[in-house]
Amino acid sequence: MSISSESIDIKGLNPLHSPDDSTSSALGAPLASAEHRQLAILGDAPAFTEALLVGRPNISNRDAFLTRIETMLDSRQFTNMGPMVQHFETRVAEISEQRHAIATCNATVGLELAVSALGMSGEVIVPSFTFIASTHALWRQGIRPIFCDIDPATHCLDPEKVRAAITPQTTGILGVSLWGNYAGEAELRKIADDHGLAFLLDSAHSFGCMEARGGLDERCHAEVFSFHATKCLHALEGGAIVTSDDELAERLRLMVNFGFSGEDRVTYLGTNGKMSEASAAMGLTSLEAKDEVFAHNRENFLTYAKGLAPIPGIRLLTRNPNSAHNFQYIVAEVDAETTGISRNDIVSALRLENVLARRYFHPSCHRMEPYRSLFPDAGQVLPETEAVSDRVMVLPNGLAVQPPDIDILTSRIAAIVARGPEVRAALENCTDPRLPEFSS
Ligand code: T4K
Repeated sequence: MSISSESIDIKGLNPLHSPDDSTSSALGAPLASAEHRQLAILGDAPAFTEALLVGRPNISNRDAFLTRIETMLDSRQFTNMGPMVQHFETRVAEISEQRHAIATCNATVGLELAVSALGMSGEVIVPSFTFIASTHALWRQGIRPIFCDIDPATHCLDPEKVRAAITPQTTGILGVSLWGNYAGEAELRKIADDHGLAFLLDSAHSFGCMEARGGLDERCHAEVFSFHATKCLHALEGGAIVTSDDELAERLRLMVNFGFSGEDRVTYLGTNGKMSEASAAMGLTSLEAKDEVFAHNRENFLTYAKGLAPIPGIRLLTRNPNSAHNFQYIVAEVDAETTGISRNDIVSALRLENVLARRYFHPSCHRMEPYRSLFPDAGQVLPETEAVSDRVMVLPNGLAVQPPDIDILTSRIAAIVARGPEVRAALENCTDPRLPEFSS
């Protein structure tokens, strides 16, 4: 079962209340209490003195990292597939249950390499509701991105719409397992096989999301993870391509190092996509903390689920709490008709609480340059993308965020919704420079 389609049983935690019921807080306590109605936008003290960020990097074991850096300095092997990069690749392949992992300097270059190694050209089908890197990885290689709509329940490509988007120029499908959600891959692989297409998965968000991903080597040709600093397990900057295709892996190993297959022999068009030893030192240290980080994120996720459940019009993208998942992204959708206040206004009001929620991914790729100018009509076939992109906000998570912080944060969101008209009026007159550009 897809993780995104499974709901957490939150019945009994808190009763739902109606949109006009301003007597309950997110935590079920009476909102009549002054504490639960406090809002910085209305003149109260902010909820947090230090900013709560979506992407604050985790530092798991500083000493282990520094020891590895000392080892690296002593060895004078700083890059070019040194021992730490090799160890990192072995661990990534083991954890993701693939035969091969090729470490890269970041996931964007990993995607570019995989797109090229898989022989994609002409047109490739890709979602627009993703980080811009997915699309750039195609266009920078002269491939036309064919933006395809998503399933609003999973935020991943809708296989039926993919089928309809195939033309004689199509050479591949670039799916995205957004937020660690694996959904529809088996169907997408079948479509790819039926039409002789390459199927690559951008899994920048999904390292460690194993249960939902099972048997992926049969479901796509290659998959790319990100180990950027903002990911729950990171290598400062980094990425990895995994595959169980021996021949593809061999090609990628050459391509990541300029195409060199000997001291002075180049076999493929390659690039410098290598991961450094310093990155691998952090990557290995991060991987050692996997269970601790995932457990922390899971507890935070459950705390969010409990705190957001009673707020009318706020829906948390749920996942099976018992699946092997990194629980990194806390994705909430705002139904403005029910809340009476828009996603943008909620995100703006949270900035004054020192909470930097993000509007991932707004605008979606087809509304950003150069795609917006190149393909001005792309939005016509993307109604779900446009609607979801207007609703989503991503909330802070990671080792720097604790469950009591989340209790406070969700009660502030409850107060923003309960006091929507006041908040809106205050935002209209507010000139605080901390407000985002999009604030009205
Ligand atoms: N495909 C998908 C689906 C992706 O989401 C991504 C990246 C990629 C491909 C490409 O992967 P990489 O090539 O990056 O490996 C961030 C990340 O930079 C990006 O990696 C990530 N997705 C994306 C979802 O988020 P920004 O520009 O929105 O976030 P940024 O850099 O403003 O950081 C977020 C917050 O974290 C900020 O409030 C500041 C804080 N932060 C960030 C960094 C880097 C820190 O406190 N310390 C730091 O060192 O893109």
